[in-house]
Amino acid sequence: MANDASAAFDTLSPAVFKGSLADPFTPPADSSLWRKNFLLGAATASYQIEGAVDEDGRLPSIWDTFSATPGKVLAGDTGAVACDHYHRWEADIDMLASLGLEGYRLSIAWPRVMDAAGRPNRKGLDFYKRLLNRLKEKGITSFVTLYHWDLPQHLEDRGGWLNRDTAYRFADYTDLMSRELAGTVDAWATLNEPWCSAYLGYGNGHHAPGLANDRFATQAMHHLLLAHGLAIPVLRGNDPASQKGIVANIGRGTANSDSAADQRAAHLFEVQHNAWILDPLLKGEYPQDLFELWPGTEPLVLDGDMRTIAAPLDFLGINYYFRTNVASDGAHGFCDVPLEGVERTQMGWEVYPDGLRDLLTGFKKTYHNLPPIYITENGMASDDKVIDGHVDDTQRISFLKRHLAAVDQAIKAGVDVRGYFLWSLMDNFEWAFGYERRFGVVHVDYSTQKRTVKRSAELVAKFLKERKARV
Ligand code: IFM
Repeated sequence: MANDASAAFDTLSPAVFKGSLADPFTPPADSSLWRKNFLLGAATASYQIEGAVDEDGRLPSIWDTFSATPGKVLAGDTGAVACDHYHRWEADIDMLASLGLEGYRLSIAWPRVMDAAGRPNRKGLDFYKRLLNRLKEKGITSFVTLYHWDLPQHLEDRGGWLNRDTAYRFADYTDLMSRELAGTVDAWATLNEPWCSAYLGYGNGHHAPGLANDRFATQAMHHLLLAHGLAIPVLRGNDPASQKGIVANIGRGTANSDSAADQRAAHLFEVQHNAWILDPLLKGEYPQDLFELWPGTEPLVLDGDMRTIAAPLDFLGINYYFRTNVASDGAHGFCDVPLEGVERTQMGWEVYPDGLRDLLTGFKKTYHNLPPIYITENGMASDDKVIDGHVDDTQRISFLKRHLAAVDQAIKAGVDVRGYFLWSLMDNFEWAFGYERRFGVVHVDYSTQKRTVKRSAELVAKFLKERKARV
């Protein structure tokens, strides 16, 4: 296998292809992307796009509280208005359809659909029903995430994910949603990126609810995974025809040197980012190395929990963005050693498509029961500007092309990858970075809410049109 995922397509730095090629996106003829059943879609999440945080009975979420706390989000931004998708959803779905995207991954705002006593909020439910019905009418495959970080604040007030009871409340919420929406959802994901909820939310405090303690992180993770495990049989009972899974963000860690200590550091990085979630889901146990990294942080696990967590999955959603180069910290952990001279995005994240391929092929070796995979998020932020009505997001075009080449290489190496969702359909509220970081393939002018399709989206649309036209 080539060392560089870009090798499958021509390697184009943004500077090389900018304006100089007719179509810098279309994959080569032998790419798996040409297979009509390889789903190509785009993703969003409720708090990042909906706005309307006080409307139709929606309750506050932990992100309303966190973003209203001075110093937590860049420029004091909040999701109060975001992309105003709650009011503009019809036009947004039309836009998605006009791009020929075949799948849409969205999330449901738990505080919009249930009151504090666990009763349904009809107005909130109707919003999602209308939206999902419209996707169905348009023939767009729907992937619905139940939890993309907007925990109802009233549950956080009772301990949030540190309280085991939250896992049972999540199962109740799943029961309501899957009874109400059965038949309109093609695939359910219980959680988006439990690593972020547990570690950024409870371990380092960069995300809501903003607590910082490693022991909290491992306990929150356990309750999140338990919530997932409790929800899977509920989904199977209420909506048997749909696929059920979970979405994990994964990180590639490479060693700064050949020294045993740095190699060990890279291993521990991947344990902390990947095995912490995937081992319980796919092996029914936590990786013991995690507790070498964070001594004394073993979560309280009750009898039967690990069996619940390891409930069989129909698919695994994988979100991939970048790699981290690490060295030993001289104790029992790792520290980042940023590489000089590498390509980075507006987030400062290194562009490293090989990491996606290498992780996917590695998982296939590690987990004999690895379910079919969807890349449920991949994309990059850039400081995109509308010039004469156009957004020429050349770095993103190159990024997408190279990452799709990496996916193709993983498929050719035997990994069962069935689809890919761009992150994101449109620019949106990028959590602690507010509105400054633009991940969309559609530009949003937040002062007018005008959407402008970026060149990357035009090229994806062109490819999808060509693929559809093939016999
Ligand atoms: O915007 C986020 C998304 O909500 C979860 N995955 C990573 C994206 C980019 O940071």
